[in-house]
Amino acid sequence: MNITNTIVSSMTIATVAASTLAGLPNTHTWPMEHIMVSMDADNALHAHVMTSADNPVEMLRFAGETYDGNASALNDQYYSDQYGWMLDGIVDPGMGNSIWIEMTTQSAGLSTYEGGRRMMVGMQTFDPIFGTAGSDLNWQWDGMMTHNWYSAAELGDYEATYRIYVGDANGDAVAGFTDGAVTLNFRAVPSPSALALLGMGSLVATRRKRA
Ligand SMILES: [Cu+2]
Repeated sequence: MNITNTIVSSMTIATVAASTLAGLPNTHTWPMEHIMVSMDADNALHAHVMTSADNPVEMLRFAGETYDGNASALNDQYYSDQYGWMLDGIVDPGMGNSIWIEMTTQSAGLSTYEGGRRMMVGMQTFDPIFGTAGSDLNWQWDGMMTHNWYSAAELGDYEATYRIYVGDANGDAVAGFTDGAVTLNFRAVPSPSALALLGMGSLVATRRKRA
């Protein structure tokens, strides 16, 4: 087997591996980026991310892939589930209450769908949330690590800002707690996998010319 054949074979294997996962969006393309939510001794909520407008989470498009059920909203979109909500330390909202996240402002063209734990993508609802498709602006978080799905149709920068508060079962704010806030930053970028394939294609072409 010469070098050209080896490269072609590995491309075939990569293609087969990708197609067996068709039906579910790609979740392990990105490392996890956690939104750490904590509550201080004065019952004030805080949230911390390592990202910024200059260091955003990237959203990628996987051209030609189609996803099942509600996840089909991600078809042909730039998307990512890199951000995950995560509790940092002891957060006690009180009996019957929970942490609610409410979208306060966001870029036009940014959509969000409910995710969950990354190991269980097949069990996620992909329901539109945070105002997407007319959904409620607030979303009840169960306190488990939750990686929601963000998407956009166009390349470019996006951001979303959230209020984090303690609410009752209906999402009404409970007195005695101070809200937190966090801004998430996104950049829809050309897919590196497409670029990598282009690179591999030109390598194969070069080898063939020499042969
Ligand atoms: Cu996570």
